Formats: sequence, structure tokens, C-alpha cells
Amino acid sequence: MLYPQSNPFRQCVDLSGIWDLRFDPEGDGIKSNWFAGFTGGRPAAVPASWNDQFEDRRDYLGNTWYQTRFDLPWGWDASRQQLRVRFNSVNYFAEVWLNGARLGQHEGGHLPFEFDVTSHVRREGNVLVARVEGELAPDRVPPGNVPSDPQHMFLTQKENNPPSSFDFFPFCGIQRPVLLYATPRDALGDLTVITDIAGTTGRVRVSVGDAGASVPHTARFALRGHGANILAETTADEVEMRVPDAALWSPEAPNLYDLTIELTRDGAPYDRYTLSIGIRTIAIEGDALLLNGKPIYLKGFGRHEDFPIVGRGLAPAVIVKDYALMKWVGANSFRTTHYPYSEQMMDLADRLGFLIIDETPAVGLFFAAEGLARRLELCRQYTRDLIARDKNHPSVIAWSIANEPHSWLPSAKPFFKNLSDLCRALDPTRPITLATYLGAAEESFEFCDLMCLNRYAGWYSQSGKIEEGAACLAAELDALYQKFRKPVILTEFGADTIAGFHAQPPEMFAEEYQAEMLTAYINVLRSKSFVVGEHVWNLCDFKTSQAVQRMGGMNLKGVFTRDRRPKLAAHRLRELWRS
Ligand code: GCB
Repeated sequence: MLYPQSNPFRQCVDLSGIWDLRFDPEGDGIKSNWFAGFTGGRPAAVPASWNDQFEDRRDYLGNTWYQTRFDLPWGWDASRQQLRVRFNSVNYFAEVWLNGARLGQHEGGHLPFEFDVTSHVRREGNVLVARVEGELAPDRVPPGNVPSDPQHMFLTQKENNPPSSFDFFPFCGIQRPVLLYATPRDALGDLTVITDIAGTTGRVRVSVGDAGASVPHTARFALRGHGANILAETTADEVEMRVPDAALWSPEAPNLYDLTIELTRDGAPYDRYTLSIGIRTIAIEGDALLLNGKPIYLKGFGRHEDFPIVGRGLAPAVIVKDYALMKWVGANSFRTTHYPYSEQMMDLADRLGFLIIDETPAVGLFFAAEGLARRLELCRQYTRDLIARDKNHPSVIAWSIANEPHSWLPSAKPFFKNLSDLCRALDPTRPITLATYLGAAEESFEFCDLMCLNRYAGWYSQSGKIEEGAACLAAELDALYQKFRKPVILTEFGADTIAGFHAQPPEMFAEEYQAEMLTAYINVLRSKSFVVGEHVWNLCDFKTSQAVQRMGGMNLKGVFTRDRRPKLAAHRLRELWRS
């Protein structure tokens, strides 16, 4: 799936702005034909979650209608172009109409979907309407409103408001831009780029998907940058380009090349697409994670797309700031906890040299029989869509197929075998992982190349006892490695911390406690040769459901506050990671 772009053959406009929004708790919209256009809406920002824009609907997750109007830009022409509307992310469910015609529906937040509108669009006065809802249900992914018994999960969600089975606020709405875009008929539909290194030569294999399906065409390729200008031409759907003395991509030198593909018919170009690519390899050998053949150690964070007022809405300035903070601390990586991040976040990782463990929205999964087939089908859809979206990013070094599944029932294992088989078939070039709190009891590590462990000994257990917590961590890491003999990343560890609260000797919730706990953990991790990375939970404080252990509806494990001010731990990490 190619991100829309503008060039002499393609055009794209962003429909973001202030839309009309109407809440519909009684479900009146369909019978009242709101899909053809409605009145009485209130102004609402797109992209943004709706929850924190209004005083009366913070916890409301139900039926909600969005509407905007647009005219086709000058020069666009539905009789010779293909026009589409693309939603970059809507949480959780969307049904969409244009000028009263139903375009379709989509389930699952955080991944893009689009509709061909060529036959519905008018030159002027188009009305685009979406019904959106984010109700929490056991057969959705991520699930919510899950019963609390050992068939499902130990903690009861009824004690959370809203009752999510995951620890972040279930923000709803059109959370990333909505794009209207035009391509030529028979346009290039997809590109897959796989890179390899032979000595000092970079090998770039490009396959073209869906190009000019109905007409004979020739594809011209140009790879440019770092002094290279390599051209190739083929009537087949695949080409390999060799780059002598390639400038490899790495966190220290995130070198990118521009790969341009032009489709021609009878010698004349009719479509063009340009993609930034990085030449690099990623592999696991023994206990090591290798980037470009050399061992690499991950230092970084789990994070959330979360900011006051916009909720989970795309906020480019926050993305830029978060990368600046991560660089300042000395991080080189992060995991997209617990759902795919925006395309803008991914593009900047390529540019700035961050390594990403790219996670699907499969968080809080449980394996009781009811709804299981549906949850698996959704996870398969997310895996396919995530790989289709992110496969060409050099920054993506691994796929995470779940976070903290409640996987003690026997049905968990075939579930993850199925998902990891799918993932490997779609992308044999990247390691597969999942993040667990079960430790050595996580049977599905059998299907993974890398093991991600989340640990809070010294916080939820061994509370107030940092040294005991660290000893516990050491023992668990050893047990995990003994059982599976695969490299480990500690993908979560941390402590809730109230900024400005101090205690000496360190006490839970004090800034000193967080700094000391992170330090003790890092000392343990550095003593284990099979550990290849450490990701602190979390970069920033973030909003979650209200619960007794979540003061003010916040998870306070950030080393920065929600408005991005450093706690003591950020300075401590900076010392540890930059030295
Ligand atoms: C976890 C979860 C994460 C939570 C975190 C916590 O293990 O993966 O989503 O926010 O613990 O702070 O409890």
C-alpha cells in the first residue's frame, strides 16, 4: 500500500480541518438518513480523538457521526483518473458514505483503509460522512468488557472506567488525516523493496505490485543519492539494482536513497512514485541481533500516541519533540506500543535513524473459546495490513505480533503459530517477536526469533524493594534463556513517578525511586550477554482508564511528564545511555 503523494502524475489533498460531529447514543442516524448529510453537528477537529475536545463525552465510545464537504481541485478528472479517499486511522470502527452512497466499512484503529470514489464523486458539493464507534467488546481486538475469570484474564476490567483490557485510554474518532487523492488509471499499486549487502555493494531488489494490470507497460527505476544515479528498466515486475560503495543505513548514519519508479506506455511516462529507502540488513545470529552484520544493542522506550486535548490524534509537533527527547536521552530505538504509529512517525524514524519494533494492535488478547476465531481473523488482518504499510521502512527491524497476551490456555499456541506463520510468509526478512509478562511460561516464544519480556519486580511485586526486584529479574532472565536459547529484549520496566515528589531514601512514586529502579535493572541487563536491548516503560506519562492504581486516570511511568518535562530518571538515563 503506497502512501499518497503529489507529483506531475498524482495529486493528493488533505481533508483535515474542522468537521461536523454529532453524537448518536440512541442510534438514530441511520433511520434519519444522516449518511446523506446531517444538520445540528458541532465543530470537531480532524484529526483528533473526540474524548478530550468536549466536556460532556470524555468516556463516551459509542455511535458518532462525522461530516465534511469538499469540491474537486482544479484539473482533477474522474473520467480519466482514479480517485480515492484514504483514512489513515479511525478508532475503532468506521462506516463511510459519499454523497449518500455507502462506500464500505472498516474495523480496527491505527491502520489505514481507503475507498475508490471515482464513480461517486462530483465536481462540486461532495458530502463525506463517517459513522464511527469504539465500543469495547470481548470479540474485538484489542478486547474490552472482558469477564474476569481465569478463562479470560485475572484482572477485572469492571474496575476500570472505561473497561478496557489494556492500559491506555480507548480514545475514539478520526485520529489521523483523511486524504483525497488521484492517480492515473492503471497506476502503480504497490512496491516491495528488499535490501542486501555483498561486500561494499548494496543490493536493492524492487518488486512492483498491480502496475498497469490491464495494459502492457515498462517500469523505469532510478536510485539516487550519495553520489549514485543508477538506472534500470524492465517489462517484468522485479528488478535488482546494485549500488557500489553503498552508504548503508544505521542509527549513526541514517543514509537514505530516493527510489523513483516511472511507468511508461509506448515510451511515454504515465505514472511516477518516489520512495525513500535505506540499504541495510537485519539478522539474528546466536544470541546477537545484527544490523549490517554487526551486533547492535537497543536502548529506548515504549511510548504512546497521547497528548492533552488531541488524545491519540496526529500531532506532528509532538512527534518531532519526542524524537528530539529520545535523541537527547541517547535512545536509538522504540517499540510501537501497543498499535502501529502514524506514517509520519515511521518516516521520521527512517530519517533520524531509529530502530523500531513494529507492533500490531493485538494487546490484551485472551484465548477463551468464545470470539476466538474472530479475534484471530482480526489479528491476521492487522498483521497483513501492518506489513503492507510498513515493509519498506529501513527503521523497522522486527514485527511484534502481540503485547502481553493472557496466553495460559492451550488455545494460545495454535493462535500464535498461525499468526507467526502468516507474518513470516509475508516478510521473511525480519525477526518476529511478541512481548510477554509470563516469562519462561510463554510457550509461543517457540515461534519467535526474539523474546520480549516486560517486568515490574520492584513495583507491582517486591514493592518498595529495588534490589530484590532486580535479583528477581536476573533469575527470570536466566530461566527464560535456559528454556529457549534466543536473544532477549526487556521491552518494559519502570515505576510510576509523580513529577516533583522526592524521597531519600528512595520511596515508591518519588523521582529517586524511578531513577534507582531503572539503574538497578540496567545493571542486571548489561550483565547478561543474551540481552540485546532495554526499553524503559514509558517515554512519557499517558492517559489511561480510571482505576485505583492510576492516579488521575494517568499511567505515570514516563521519564517525561505528559507535557514532555524531564523527571530525574530522564537525566539518569541520559548519563547511562550516552556514556
Ligand atoms: C504492562 C503493559 C503496559 C502497561 C504497563 C504498566 O505490562 O504492557 O501497557 O501500561 O504494564 O504500567 O502497568
